Amino acid sequence: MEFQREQASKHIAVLAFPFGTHAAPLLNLVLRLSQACPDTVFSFLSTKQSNSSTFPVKLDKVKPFNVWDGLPEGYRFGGNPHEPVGYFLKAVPGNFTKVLDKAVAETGKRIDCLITDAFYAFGADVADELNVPWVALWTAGPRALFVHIDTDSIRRHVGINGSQDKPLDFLPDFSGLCVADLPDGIASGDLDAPIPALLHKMGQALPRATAIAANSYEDLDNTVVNILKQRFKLYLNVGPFNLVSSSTVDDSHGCLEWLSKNEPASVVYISFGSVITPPPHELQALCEALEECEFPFLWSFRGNPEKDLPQGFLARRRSKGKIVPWTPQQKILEHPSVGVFISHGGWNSVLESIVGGVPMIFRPFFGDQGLNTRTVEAVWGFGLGLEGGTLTKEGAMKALKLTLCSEQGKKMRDRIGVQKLLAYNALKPNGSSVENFKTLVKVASVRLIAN
Ligand SMILES: *[C@@H]1O[C@H](CO)[C@@H](O)[C@H](O)[C@H]1NC(C)=O
Ligand SMILES: *[C@@H]1O[C@H](CO)[C@@H](O)[C@H](O)[C@H]1NC(C)=O
Ligand SMILES: CC(=O)N[C@H]1CO[C@H](CO)[C@@H](O)[C@@H]1O
Ligand SMILES: CC(=O)N[C@H]1CO[C@H](CO)[C@@H](O)[C@@H]1O
Repeated sequence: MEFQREQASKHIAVLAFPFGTHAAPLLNLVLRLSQACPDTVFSFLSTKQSNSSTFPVKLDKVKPFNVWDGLPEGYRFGGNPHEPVGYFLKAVPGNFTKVLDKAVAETGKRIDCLITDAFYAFGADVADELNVPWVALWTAGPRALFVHIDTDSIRRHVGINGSQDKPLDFLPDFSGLCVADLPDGIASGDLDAPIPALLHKMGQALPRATAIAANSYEDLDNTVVNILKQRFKLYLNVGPFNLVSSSTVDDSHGCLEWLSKNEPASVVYISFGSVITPPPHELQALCEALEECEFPFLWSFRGNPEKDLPQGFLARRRSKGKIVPWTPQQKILEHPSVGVFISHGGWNSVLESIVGGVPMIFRPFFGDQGLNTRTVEAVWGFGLGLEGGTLTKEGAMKALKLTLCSEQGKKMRDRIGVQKLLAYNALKPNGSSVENFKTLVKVASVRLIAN
């Protein structure tokens, strides 16, 4: 494949996946590209709802376009988060291609490069039709990407709906992991459900991408990263994104000050992200563990703690704990008082914990969270899962004591300290993520010549 420089200003179209924590990192990448390519305009296509929550302010060179969300007239959300995703995926790519025409008409510029969430296998065909490079952003970890591109081979090895205990040691650097740790829909569950079908197609299409950008850094999961580099035309770690976004710190609940009153590495920080709330009996179990262990804790809690947590818990724990609806999470994790992070184990949680240098305890729910949990525990050794996979009083107490007050916990802290340095190094001048980003800029800013 050949590249040739062109002088005229460029137009890059960006197709976002408007669910979960996907659109924000894509916008983060686009803003970095926009800084590096000041004469390029970006059209950022997402649903109206996603656009209004993702775009903080009006941006000069990045223009949002709304695409249809696919929901039937009068649709009311019934509580199943997969339902709107299913509707949306039925409308793609038609709802996008229509708006791409609109973006071309409004900017008066043909499209020079297509950037999409990696979820969109159709990006390959759309880019081919436009005769432009396709850049895909993978927002999760390298290991999760690897199991999606190797899904067919994994199915051949372990079958469908077979034993959950079967080891995955036929995959490089996967010893200690088993079938149960894989995302649903790879070797068990409903393979034809919208998300598993989407990810399977993705795995087959991504080798056609001109480049894949990823929210990670070279030194994390090196063996798997090297395989991905062999499988793809260009696999570029350009993260961790949480080290390059310059969000202002809103600490309206005084969490940082509160943390400063605690001993170093003593506080349990709890947050299950913006999508998940553990079931009531697990919340109860976690509260009981916190009461009995008496570790100080800071809890970023979505919902009504008075209603959702055990009666009297707040009053009894007031001196030791703080429960707030929102925290500046990255700053919290960087605070020296935080000793462990309890979370759902999404990829962002892993990276935030690494950047904070804080060991983690994960209670995974879906997607790549189980894979992340077993990986931090069995492969990287700086985090833990819970016995039985869910929050029980005994299990939570055991994990908390192990991370906060044992020799093994200290070793976990040392290991994650090493990763923290490597993550920072990747984003220093001439660091690997910085150099990879320069390559990405080249890919995005030169016009592809058909060969
Ligand atoms: C596997 O199990 C799921 C239910 O968990 C079922 O929907 C699916 O049809 C099964 N697939 C096969 C091939 O047996
Ligand atoms: C290091 O970075 C600077 C500035 O980005 C660049 O000019 C230089 O070529 C880089 N050096 C190496 C060895 O990559
Ligand atoms: C920055 C920007 O233009 N954001 C828009 C996103 O979509 C919402 C709803 O359509 C608009 O109100 C915002 O102006
Ligand atoms: C507004 C819009 O573009 N809607 C289109 C979205 O895609 C579906 C199916 O591909 C079309 O039927 C809609 O017209």
